[in-house]
Amino acid sequence: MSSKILIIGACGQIGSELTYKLREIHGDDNVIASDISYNNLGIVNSGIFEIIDAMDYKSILVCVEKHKIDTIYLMAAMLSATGEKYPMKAWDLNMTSLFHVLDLAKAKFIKKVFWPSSIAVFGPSTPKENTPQYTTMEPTTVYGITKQVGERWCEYYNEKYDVDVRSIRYPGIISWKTLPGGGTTDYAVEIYHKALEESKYECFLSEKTALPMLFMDDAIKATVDIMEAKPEAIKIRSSYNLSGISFTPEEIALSIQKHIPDFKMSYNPDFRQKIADSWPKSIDDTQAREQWNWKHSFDLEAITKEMLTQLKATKK
Ligand code: AKB
Repeated sequence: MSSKILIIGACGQIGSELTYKLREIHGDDNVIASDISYNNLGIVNSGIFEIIDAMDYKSILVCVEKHKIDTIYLMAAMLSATGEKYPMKAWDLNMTSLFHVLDLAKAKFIKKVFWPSSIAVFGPSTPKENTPQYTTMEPTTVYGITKQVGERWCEYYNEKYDVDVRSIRYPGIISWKTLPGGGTTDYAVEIYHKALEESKYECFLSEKTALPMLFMDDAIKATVDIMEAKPEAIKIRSSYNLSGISFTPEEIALSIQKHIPDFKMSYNPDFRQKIADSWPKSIDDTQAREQWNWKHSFDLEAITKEMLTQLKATKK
């Protein structure tokens, strides 16, 4: 019998592409997209869509029972930059929604949970290069705190209540279909839009700020792969380090200039610089590679080529 999946936060950057991919794999009728409002018509039109407030346990439960859901992907969250503007809202949304979904699994309404963590779990005292899976973690953003605490709760629910929860520490995700919102790594998507529209971009991070990044296709593949892996393969029930590539704003600008020679980059770092400076520059993801065969495909040159080609086609 095919799995019945609910995606909470399906209109966001990762949620939307995950919805398309899971519908391709499991069929439109088996993947229910949901969000707090109808703000992504593509998702709404391609299959079943429900309005769900991730903070409201009842609204999730009603949908789970109505569609006989067995698996939830909880993609709703407030990201790092917006979280610093609204710390208590970020705490409330990120923690309350996680407890709702973990509790549904604990009560056996559902069987499996995917919950995204982030490189934001790390902080200034974490080793910056090749950051290991197990290391000092003292996050300084509210978003990072919610992700670190969330990881502890995921592991706790797995150990105490046998909840099958799986998680990845996403780096910055680069995609062309849906814009990211409220993150510190968002510049790496905005830059491609501005390069095509105006041949220039003012970056809110400084030129030498290296951060771990991943192309959306790789991020979706990792998400699908970890959820399809046998439970015995998933030895880490907090969250897995996941690495693709790392680059600086200066390096992404250079890769764009190979396609758009008159592209100009300027730098005007704002409050997001401090957040970026607290995060790793590169990630060691040995456990994900060894335990469930994770492997990325896209390097910076391939990402730039794909982003410019796809965006050019959509902007025509
Ligand atoms: C953010 O920048 O807040 C996110 C993340 C790295 O989790 N993209």
